[in-house]
Amino acid sequence: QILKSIQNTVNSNKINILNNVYNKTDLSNVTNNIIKHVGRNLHLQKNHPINNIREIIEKSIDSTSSKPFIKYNDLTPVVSIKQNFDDLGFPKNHPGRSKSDTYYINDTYLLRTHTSAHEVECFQKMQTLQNNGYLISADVYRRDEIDKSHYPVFYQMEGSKTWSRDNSKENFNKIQTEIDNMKKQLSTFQNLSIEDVDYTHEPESVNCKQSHMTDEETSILISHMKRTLELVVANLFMQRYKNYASSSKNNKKGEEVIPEIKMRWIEAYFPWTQPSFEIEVFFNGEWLEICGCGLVRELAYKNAGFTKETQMGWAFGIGLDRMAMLLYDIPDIRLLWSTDERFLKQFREKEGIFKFKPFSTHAVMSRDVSFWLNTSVHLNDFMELVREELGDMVESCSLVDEFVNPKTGRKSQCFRINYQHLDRNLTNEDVNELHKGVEKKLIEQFGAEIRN
Ligand code: FA5
Ligand code: MG
Repeated sequence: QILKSIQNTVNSNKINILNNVYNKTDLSNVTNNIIKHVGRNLHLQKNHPINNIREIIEKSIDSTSSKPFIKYNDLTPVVSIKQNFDDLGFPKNHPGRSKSDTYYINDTYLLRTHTSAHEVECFQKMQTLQNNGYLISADVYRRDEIDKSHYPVFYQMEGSKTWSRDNSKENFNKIQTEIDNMKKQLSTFQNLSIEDVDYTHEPESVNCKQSHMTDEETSILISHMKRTLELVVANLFMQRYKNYASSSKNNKKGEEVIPEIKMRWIEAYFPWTQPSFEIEVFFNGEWLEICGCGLVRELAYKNAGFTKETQMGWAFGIGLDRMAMLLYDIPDIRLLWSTDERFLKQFREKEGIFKFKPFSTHAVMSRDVSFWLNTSVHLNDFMELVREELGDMVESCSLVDEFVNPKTGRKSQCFRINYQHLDRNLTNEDVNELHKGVEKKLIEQFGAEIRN
């Protein structure tokens, strides 16, 4: 695995990823710092928290169906722009397509920004596999900010189930039986509270049913999808509360009281699902979005080669890193990438979900950099420069000040970088040296004039 990742390289005109060579174009913006993560496959690393969460979710989902879902866990992260965006109906001007949000390899390929990039190909495969459900787990890549909960590489699990629209009683009964079984499982959790939301019944809304589907089809599929995901979330949090001695309290009779698991459904929008929803969990005093989903639009089935309006189904995408951090109490997303024994050992020694014991963290040291420019630097471009220069030695980074000189029209920006190494102490001299490197890159890449 390590050998594989070392072979990924970017040079002045070629990009080498997993032994494939791509010619660079003006659109190329992947960096060495990013592609060295390709091939790490934390989702398949035995005893790794991301792998553990994947296994628990796979098991929950398989328990809803008589046939196990097909698992695709080693699909390559290099996909075409067509797979990632066009086939899913992303409009040409969708912000997700922009160079400041996405890592492009060249004019044809990119590093997938979500596991949905494989939906259409999985629907194609489904036609010969005689199985209507699949799960995909994989690394996804997004240019994003830098803080304790954002990393440019993270893991998602995608899931989907499809039925033919034959309108038979038998078909509906099969779906209803699965729903009833899931409801039975859900009713065994006494401490569950779920706030639901219906799809919009206004025919003009983005969240109404698809016009070719009936109300009956729409509601039964939504119910099947929601109960499946509620079960996933309930199983994960139940394991957490059971294994966290500190979070369960005893009542007057001395029995253990498990905290309430609170979730809610909200309406959402994705170009390839309709209606669409998100599930949120109430945790540590706030609502956290953990999973997007919806009924697959006809457009996706059509792009997979299905005959017009013969299929119906649902799809979801859940973030595995966020779930792992919540459930194990992992305070910094960079830890997931750590090869430090103090991190890895804890997951080898215990099974399932437990409370992670943070080990001594090193001091955070802040430095500001202020500079003049004719045009401002996009936040994500600054973040990328910092990542490329500092790798995991930056804990977080933010824009602290910005103004325009009214006479010259020139822009001034000030960014704060919080330096911290996970495994060792950085000295003042180390940080000064690193910070000089960032200033040098700003001058080289953007023609910035550093203010002192
Ligand atoms: C998607 O990526 C859709 N592909 C999900 C989907 C699939 C919708 C199938 C409909 C049908 P979104 O960008 O919201 O949606 O990400 C999905 C989940 O990934 C989020 O709920 C969150 O748990 C996780 N996630 C998103 N961005 C980050 C990030 N920067 N760091 C960690 N986790 C993230
Ligand atoms: Mg979202």
